[in-house]
Amino acid sequence: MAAAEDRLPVRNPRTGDNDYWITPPSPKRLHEICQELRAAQVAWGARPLAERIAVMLRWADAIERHAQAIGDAEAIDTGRWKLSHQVPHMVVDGIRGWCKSAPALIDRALLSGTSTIYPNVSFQSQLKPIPLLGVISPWNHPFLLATLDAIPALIAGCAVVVKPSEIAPRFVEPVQRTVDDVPELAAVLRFITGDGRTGQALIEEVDALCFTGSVGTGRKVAVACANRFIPAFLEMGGKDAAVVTATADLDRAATAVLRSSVFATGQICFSTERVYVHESVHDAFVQKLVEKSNQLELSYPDPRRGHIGPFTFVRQAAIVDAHIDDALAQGARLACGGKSEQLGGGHYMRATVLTEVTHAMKVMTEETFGPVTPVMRYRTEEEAIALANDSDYGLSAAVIAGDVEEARRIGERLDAGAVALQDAGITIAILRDAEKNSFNLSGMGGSRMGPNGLLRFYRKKALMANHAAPADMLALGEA
Ligand code: TXE
Repeated sequence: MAAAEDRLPVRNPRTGDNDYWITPPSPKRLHEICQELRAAQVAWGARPLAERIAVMLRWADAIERHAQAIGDAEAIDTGRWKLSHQVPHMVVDGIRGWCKSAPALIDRALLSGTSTIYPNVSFQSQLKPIPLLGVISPWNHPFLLATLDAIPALIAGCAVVVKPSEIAPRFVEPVQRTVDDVPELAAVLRFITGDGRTGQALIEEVDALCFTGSVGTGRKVAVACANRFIPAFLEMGGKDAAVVTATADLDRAATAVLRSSVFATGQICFSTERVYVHESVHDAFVQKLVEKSNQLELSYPDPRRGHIGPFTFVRQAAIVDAHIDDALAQGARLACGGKSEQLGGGHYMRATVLTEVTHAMKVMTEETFGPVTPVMRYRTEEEAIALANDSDYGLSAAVIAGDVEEARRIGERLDAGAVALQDAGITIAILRDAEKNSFNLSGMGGSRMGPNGLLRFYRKKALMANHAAPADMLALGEA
């Protein structure tokens, strides 16, 4: 039984009150949990794929049954009503989608044939699941990011222990009920709550780790994983650029840029965080962007109305304010929006557009993670590409041009893993279909999307059979 002082308070992003508590497992208990999962994984990994898929599909059904309760909990976690209630269905689609695509992509990864070096040797590959995967996830999309990597890992045959962010852990209770509904799954999937200390302790227990979060924490996680020589798959956010060319349909461009900047209060890793617009259309674009921005309303006091909810993480409001202050102090102009405002204990911010920005400003270089769209003019295509690539990050990007071909020409030269053409912020579209790498500080460890999103959870083995007499040392002579 944990002592009361071991509990961690959780703040409600709409009221500002601490109205929920989590109790991290002791290191001893965490070790026991991981041992239980390891023991159960042996049978789970040995089951035929079709059986694991059948179990996962039952989990999807259970999530569907509990969708309302999960959505309600996540709505308190994040302060967002509508999206929080969509997320359980997105997770269900994710499970069903991976279950559908897994057999063929695993089949394609199983190679067999004759050696091109030793013609008498035949080979066959074997995929051995990593026994225990740890997932450390952030607060901005609690259920989605806790399960994005866990779902394909479970299908691959791993056991998984997930440590969601201490900022938004309420969803765990109703999700645990869905896991408990499927005993075979409950044996190999566990959610544990806690802060960075629990995350750090978890790394000592697992055989591979998936992390989503900040660069600073990602670096600590990468070092801890390197010390143990375990594979680490890290995604650390971005500073996604959007390029709008002179030929672009400006209404389309403003619609795409605004949505991808302010959706979920800008708290998405692939939010648009900086925009480069050709000088000939800059003013007209900004006018449209401001007009559209001014139509958006805060989702306060009724969480079911409006467009922009509170900051989920209270410190984020201060970070966003600091970025705006820094930009204004260096000569940026506020076209609309402005500072965060406190309403009923929550921190909110209207859709904010900044112009006359430069790369000397934090708002153009550091992850802002708020509903802010800084717009900078460019003169030539070369300049636009150079500006977009002048970043410590490289998660996603966008190009809105006169047509797809023009957008593709620019997009091919951008240093980012997923580039939206004629739209922005649509990275999730390729979840199971195409692979993408993070550039620079945005991540490491191979694609979490496409076939590798699942195949990375296998250790690849090769079994080789020699069908002729083995080479004889006596016959080989001196090497
Ligand atoms: O992330 P952290 P935070 C960015 C965003 C935000 C900043 C900080 O800019 O302002 O990150 O957010 C666990 N060992 N993003 O503080 O600290 C922690 O408990 C192991 C971008 O939430 O990185 C949580 O579960 N684990 C991002 C997880 O790491 C540790 C999404 C992430 O926390 C740990 C969220 C440690 N030493 C924030 N310390 C995106 N773009 O998707 C903490 N953790």
